Amino acid sequence: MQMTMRWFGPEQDKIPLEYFRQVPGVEGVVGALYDVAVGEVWPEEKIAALVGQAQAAGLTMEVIESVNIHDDIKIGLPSRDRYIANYQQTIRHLAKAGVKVICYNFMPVFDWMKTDMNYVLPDGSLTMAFEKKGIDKSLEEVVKEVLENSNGFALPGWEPERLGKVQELFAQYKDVDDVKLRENLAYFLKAVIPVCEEVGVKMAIHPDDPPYSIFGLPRVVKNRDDLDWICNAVDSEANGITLCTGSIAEDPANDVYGILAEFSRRKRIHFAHVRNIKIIQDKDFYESAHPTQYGSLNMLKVIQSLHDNGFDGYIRPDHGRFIWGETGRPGYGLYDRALGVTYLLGLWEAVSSK
Ligand code: DNO
Ligand code: MN
Repeated sequence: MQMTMRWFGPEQDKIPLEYFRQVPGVEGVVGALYDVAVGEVWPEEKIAALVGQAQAAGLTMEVIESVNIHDDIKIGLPSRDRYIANYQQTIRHLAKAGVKVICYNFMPVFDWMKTDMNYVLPDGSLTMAFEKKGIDKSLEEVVKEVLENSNGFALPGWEPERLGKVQELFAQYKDVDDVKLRENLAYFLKAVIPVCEEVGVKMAIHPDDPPYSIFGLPRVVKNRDDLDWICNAVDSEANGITLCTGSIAEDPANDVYGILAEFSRRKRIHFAHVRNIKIIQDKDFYESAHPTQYGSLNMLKVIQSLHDNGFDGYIRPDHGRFIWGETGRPGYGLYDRALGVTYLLGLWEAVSSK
């Protein structure tokens, strides 16, 4: 197991790398290039510079989150082959720099969705929340709100240029249902997994957030059966999962602990995002502090399910709240994530010294 934290790079992240190094038990940072357009090849020199920065600060960068997938691949347009070839090339370049795991998602149009990025908790800390009433509005309004409430940060997967044309994007997906999206995912995996096997990299798909359809969009990474289907679509250890406990738990019907146990046993969880959420009612929730008592997940059981089933991948706390006056990129302050690290490592130590 290797404990990591996500770092948004020298330009976009105001937290210096040295600070991550000072969090006890953190060995690496999870990074990405943010100045390469989705679908284009990540240049070798840029990757080397990024990884080199982490290493110079005494940290590894063996996980990339995310190499995003061009919409044409998800829609299944003829142009997808060019973007897939680019993706293969990016995989090769990342492998050369020592990267071991690539996190990605297969959500149409936009990445994760929250309806409130500054939800105030009783103790005065700020967190992110998703409430159904927040999406009972026009698509444009919802998109506008997310972009406006991101505290001035560009959110990955929420490129304003792309989402400025959100209706056009939706129109492109009009014939893509779950069956078609699944076919397109399989097409992509069949092309990239052999390259991963060749160069020693593992793909790790992130669950849909939230793990059910919103705005009528197809969704294929929602639950145990979807993950099983993905693992079987190309039966290789290189075809794996980023198990995000928060995302999976956003559908109360999902058995988070069972999923963690099964896919750890099957050696398909290469990266774990571990966070707690508190269900408010039905599927409305907010992202709580990490400890069990603040949310709806039993975090000891989460860590136990990973540990007892042979999990040996990278792990990171997921989003944190804003506490102690910190502000910045929603979900990615330093303080609460550092508390998360310490708590998760404490649980890990306890379950591994039994
Ligand atoms: C949010 C993250 C997601 C995640 C992508 C993975 O902060 O958990 O944006 O990075 O969905 O591709
Ligand atoms: Mn996650």
